[in-house]
Amino acid sequence: MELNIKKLKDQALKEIDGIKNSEEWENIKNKYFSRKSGELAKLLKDIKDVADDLRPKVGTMVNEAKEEIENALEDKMSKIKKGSGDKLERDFIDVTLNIEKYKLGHLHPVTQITNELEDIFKSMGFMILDGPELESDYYNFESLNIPTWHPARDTQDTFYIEAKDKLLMRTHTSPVQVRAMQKYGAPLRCVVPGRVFRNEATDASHDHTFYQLEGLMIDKDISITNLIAVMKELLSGIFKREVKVRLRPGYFPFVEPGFELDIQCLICGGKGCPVCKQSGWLELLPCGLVHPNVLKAGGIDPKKYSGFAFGLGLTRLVMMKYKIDDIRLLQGGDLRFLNQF
Ligand code: FA5
Repeated sequence: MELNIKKLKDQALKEIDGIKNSEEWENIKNKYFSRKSGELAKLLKDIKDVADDLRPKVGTMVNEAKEEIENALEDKMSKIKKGSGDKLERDFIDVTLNIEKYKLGHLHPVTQITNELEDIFKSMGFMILDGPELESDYYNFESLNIPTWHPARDTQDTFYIEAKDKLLMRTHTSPVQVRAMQKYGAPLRCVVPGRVFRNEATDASHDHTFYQLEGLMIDKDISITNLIAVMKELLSGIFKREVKVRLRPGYFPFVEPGFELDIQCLICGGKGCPVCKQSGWLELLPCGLVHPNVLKAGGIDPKKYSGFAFGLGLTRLVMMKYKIDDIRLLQGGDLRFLNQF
C-alpha cells in the first residue's frame, strides 16, 4: 500500500509537470480527483483493508500525497495563466474595460426621401414596385411609343450594351409602367423609385446617374384632376409647407396631354441661381395622361380605362428639400458632406 501511494504520487507529479494547457490540466485533475473514479478516491477506498495498526500511518501518507498533488496542480494553473497563448487567457474578456463605441452609419439622403415618398404613396393605396436597371430597347422606348426613328430618343441618350437583344441602361423609370400593366392589369396604382442613367455632360443640376420615382394610376375615368390632387399631396407631404408650382404643356410620346410641373427654386427662392439656371424655376415632375398606345402595349383596353403617369426627378427633389446646390455632391461619396444628413 505504501509503495502504491508513492508510485501514484510520483506519476501524478510527472504528469502535472508535462501539462501544456488548461484543457490538459482539467483532464489530469479529473483523473486524480474525480469523486467516483479518481485515482485518489480508489486509494482511499483501499485503506479499509489495511491492518488496524498501520491504518493511521497509511491514511496520513494518502493525505500528504493528495495535498502535494493539489499544490502541484495549483502551481501549474498559475503558470498556465501567466504563459502566453493559453486558451483561458485568450478567451478572457475584461467586461470592465472601456472600449471604443462602434460608429453607426445612417441612410443616404436619397434613401431617406425615397422612404418618405413610399410612405406617402402607400397611404394613398399605391404599390411600390421595382424594375431592371439594364433594360431592353422595347420597354425603355418602343413600348412607350418611342420607335427607333423618333427624335425623342435624342433627348435620352444612354449607355448601350453589346448584346444579341438590344440592351441599355434605362434612361427613366417609365419602362416599369408597361411591365406593371402587363403583370397586374387594371385598375392599378403603383410607384417605382429607382436609379436611371443618361449619357450627358454633368453640371450643378445634371448627373449621368440619378434617381427618379415613376407614378402610375389606371382606373375608369381618371383625369388631370386626379393627377393634380396626387401631386399636391406628394409635395405638401415632402416639403411640409407650401411650395409654388406651375404647370406648363410638355411633350412626351407616352402621355397625351403632357405637362411639366415646375417648382419654384428653393435654393434661391426664385431669384435665379446655377441650380435653376437663373430662371427661378426647377423642372421637377413631368406628367400626363397615359397614351392609348402605351395602355395597349400593357394589355389594357384604352376604351375602358384611362390613367395618369408622372416621372419625379427624385435626386432633384432631395436637392430642393435639403438646399443642396450641386447634384454631384450626392454621389461623390464625401463623408464630410453625407454626415450632415
Ligand atoms: C422622363 O424621364 C419621363 N420618363 C418622365 C415622365 C414620366 C413623363 C411619366 C411623363 C409621364 P425627363 O427626361 O424630363 O422625363 O426626366 C424626368 C425628371 O428627371 C426631370 O424633370 C428632372 O427632374 C430629372 N432629370 C432629368 N435629367 C436629369 C439629370 N441628368 N440629372 C438629374 N435629374 C435629371
